[in-house]
Amino acid sequence: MLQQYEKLKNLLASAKKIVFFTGAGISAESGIPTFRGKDGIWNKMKPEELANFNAFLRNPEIVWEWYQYRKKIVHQASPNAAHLTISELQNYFDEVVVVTQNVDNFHRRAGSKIVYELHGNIEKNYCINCKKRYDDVNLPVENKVPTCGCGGLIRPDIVWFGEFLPEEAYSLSETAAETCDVLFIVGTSAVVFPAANIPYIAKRNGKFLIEVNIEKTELSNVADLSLIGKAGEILPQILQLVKEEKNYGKNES
Ligand code: BJW
Ligand code: ZN
Repeated sequence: MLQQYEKLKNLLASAKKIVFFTGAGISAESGIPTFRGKDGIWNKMKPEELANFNAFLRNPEIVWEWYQYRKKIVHQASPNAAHLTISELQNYFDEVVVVTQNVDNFHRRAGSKIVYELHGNIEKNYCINCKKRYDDVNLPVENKVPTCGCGGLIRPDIVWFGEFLPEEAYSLSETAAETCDVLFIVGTSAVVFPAANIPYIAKRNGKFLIEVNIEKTELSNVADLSLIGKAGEILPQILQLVKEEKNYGKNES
């Protein structure tokens, strides 16, 4: 552990490209519920009732209402210290890539420039028929479930179970995992595939993996360093370490 910590310090001093693979846990301290675990939303709601296309076709009103409710929570909340730290790290590395499973847009709101959203974005929508895209601001408002000019229902741009991930975002994420110096896994149970492949891709390519989570996960034994604690507390400590290591490097040379 101590040895791995030393390795992390050295890596942070020399790393040029770092990747953050994030999940619902990173937004928990902003008041956004996670999916699994004791306070997770899947404890109250069955995913198969809401988070798949057939559920939407069966009962578009309920699914639409559910996402309107979730949107409201997201809009009333703000990115927390963990999102802000990742954004600030852009000042210390050539490239900071965020690969997120989250749909809450918090990484962009925090100022991260390179964000690959693997499961969509709750502020975006598209027509199930002609695929025309609608941002929340230009949604037709006359119906409870908005419809497109072509007559098709408009759905949230979220990847439901059984659906393919956005191809470009996934392929850019794979490349990021293959080419980074360090990959952080933050606040995810890492049980949903193919998104959860990303850390394994980095591992196969010999990259250093650091996990930040309040508890052990499927990936804890795969990671080179597993840090147990809240993302909003641990990531600012990592930033502090980066600042020390980068300054130390400067004084040395
Ligand atoms: C903290 C913290 C703090 C808390 N600080 N940490 C069997 C085997 C393998 C695969 C499958 C299978 N059966 C089916 C599949 C495929 C399926 C899948 O993976 N299922 C598994 C669940 C078994 N995958 C799919 O269907 C995907 N598509 C696909 O495979 O396409 C190919 C295909 C096409 C056609 C036919 C067949 C196949 C699509 C997956 C889409 C997932 N979408 C969701 C929901 C969207 C709806 C919505 O938002 O309403 O995305 S699922 C949900 O899980 C959401 C999340 O992005 C995703 C990941 O969850 P995440 O982020 O990890 O959250 P949690 O709650 O699980 O974990 C939170 C973590 O944070 C915990 O560890 C806490 O400890 C921690 N934490 N507070 C740090 N403060
Ligand atoms: Zn349409």
